Amino acid sequence: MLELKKNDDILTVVGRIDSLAGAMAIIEKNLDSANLQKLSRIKNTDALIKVANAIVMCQPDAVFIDSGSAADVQWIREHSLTKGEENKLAKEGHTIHFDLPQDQARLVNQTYYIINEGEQMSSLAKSVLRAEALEYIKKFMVGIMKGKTMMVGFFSRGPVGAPAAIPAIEISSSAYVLHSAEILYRNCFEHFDAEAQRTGLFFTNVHSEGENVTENVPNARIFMDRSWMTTFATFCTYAGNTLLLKKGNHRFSVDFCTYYKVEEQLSEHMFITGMTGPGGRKTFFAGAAPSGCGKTTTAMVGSDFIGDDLAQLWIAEDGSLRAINPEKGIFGIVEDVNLEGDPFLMKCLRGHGTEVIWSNVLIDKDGTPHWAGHNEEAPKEGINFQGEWFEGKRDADDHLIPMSHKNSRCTLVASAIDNHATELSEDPKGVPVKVITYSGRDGDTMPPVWVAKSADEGVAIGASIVSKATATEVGASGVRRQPWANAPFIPGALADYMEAQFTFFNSKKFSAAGKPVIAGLNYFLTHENRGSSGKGLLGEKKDVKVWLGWLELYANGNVGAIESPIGMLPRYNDLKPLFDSINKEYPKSLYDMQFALYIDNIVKRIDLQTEAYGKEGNIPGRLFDIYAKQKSALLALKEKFGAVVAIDSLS
Ligand code: SPV
Ligand code: MN
Repeated sequence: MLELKKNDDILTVVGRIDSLAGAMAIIEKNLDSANLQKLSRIKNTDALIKVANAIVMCQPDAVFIDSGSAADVQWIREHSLTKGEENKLAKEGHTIHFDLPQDQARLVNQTYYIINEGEQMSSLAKSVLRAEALEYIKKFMVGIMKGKTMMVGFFSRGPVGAPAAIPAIEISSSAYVLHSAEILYRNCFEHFDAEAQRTGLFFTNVHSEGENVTENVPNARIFMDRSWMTTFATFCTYAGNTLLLKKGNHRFSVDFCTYYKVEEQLSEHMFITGMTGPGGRKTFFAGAAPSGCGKTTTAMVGSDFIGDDLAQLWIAEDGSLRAINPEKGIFGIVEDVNLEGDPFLMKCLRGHGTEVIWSNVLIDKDGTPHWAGHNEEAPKEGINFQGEWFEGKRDADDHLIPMSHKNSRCTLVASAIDNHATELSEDPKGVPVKVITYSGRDGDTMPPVWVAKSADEGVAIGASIVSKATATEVGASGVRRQPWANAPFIPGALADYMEAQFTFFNSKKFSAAGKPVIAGLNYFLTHENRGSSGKGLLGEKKDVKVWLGWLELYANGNVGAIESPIGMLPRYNDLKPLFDSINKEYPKSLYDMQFALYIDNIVKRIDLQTEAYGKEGNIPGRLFDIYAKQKSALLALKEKFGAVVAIDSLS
């Protein structure tokens, strides 16, 4: 359950402003005439009360209203340089921001949902009771902006007017956070009131880095108040912890869809991209993958790239599935980004003059950023996320310090990327999505691509994602279940989210042509796990184009497929021309390795999921029905062909 506006709004409890008159008195006292003039555009009472309470709580020396004008954005850039949150690099428009060494990724163990007594949460999430959160906020956030300027920006998570777009306020003393917000989100200052009215809600985010010192990081908290759709973040700067327009508000959006938009909308951790098929037709994909599993790369493979991290999906009046990107920029991992795999992104990073905020990479003496896997000559020394660095430098635990942090990132507008479909991205009608994909880092079990035979089986693919831990979360390790690649962002019970997925994808509102193809993708199979004498990954980054290309043909009815218990598998003869088109040899022997069914591995995976979901309350029975059906069909195959079933035995 999610009950909005339940119990007290912590901001109001601390700031004690609950009327427009009270809010205006505080605002008039704390803003200079220029900023007061700007804020006079905003008439939404709740929004003004939120801003006033944040001022009372944080006690900044000054308040800056970011109207989104060129002058205001320039002020923010300069403020960030003055404060030392960013420094200029050699290339015009490029800056470097370092997060503290302890704050290089999402601080999952310090991230909590604020809940009311008796509320049921996701088994994968941490929660804190409202009263406890209030104590923390009183202790650490009162006066946290003394000596600083509070910046307030008004953004839209999506093109203004889109059915699934929701407005949000970002309040922070960090100019880096506001600067990033300006790159990643659409400033909707002029439309804020109308959008808040249209959608009936807005999100609020309050952050301060405080003194920004290592000693304070243990006290850092990322709190998300589900009932009031308000976030609080302290003593950290990493954007995943502080720019809560991104994952903080994504969580609220997931919550909102799960409990208030059933059969209407979904909020997913998905890229959106278009592929050009025969005759120039465009087919749009939305695909989920856990953080750090190639989502950005996959997105950019398309001819019409829309977004690399988040998607808001809905069923339109005409029965089609539609998607918008709540963002307009990329906060992308740079490790292993190089000319071969990511030519368009590299052009922005090394070539023409788009603005880039780099974070946590190595800066050489000439002010040029470097990162692991860039396939260029690398310097032997420089400054990185832990200070001065030289090749061979070790940390206190005697571990070699890498040149760049594994989660170092680049922040830039998506429209700077050559294959970005900028106009379509801004269309409030969204793009029509025909293919949904789910993928993880799976070295030994699932084939590179398979298609669900029904909507229910598609939901089961999403529920069954697994992945090795990545550097995007502090302290994560091992192979983990990653339901829909969205689990870190699902506040409520997983069972409720799953039920909403079943309802959505089985909806009668879809037209026959509007029902998406739902597929699994896996780029991480290795030779070692396929009985080959070779080493390492069975595929390459560039193969992604083939898997998406095949799905494009399949979704449009141009190719058939081979039926198997886990879903439909591609035919060699349909893949071969797609590999030809990327100038790559594709021997039948490789296909045979990739698509052979390793029954024991798959059954083990099904057992793992069945057991794990069995411990979770209220999981829809149809999930277990699908697992049971697939398992018995797999075991029947094993009976007939042995533990490794060649793809040719199925066709
Ligand atoms: C991710 O880790 O999934 C990201 C970056 O997209 S963060 O903002 O940290 O969530
Ligand atoms: Mn992400």
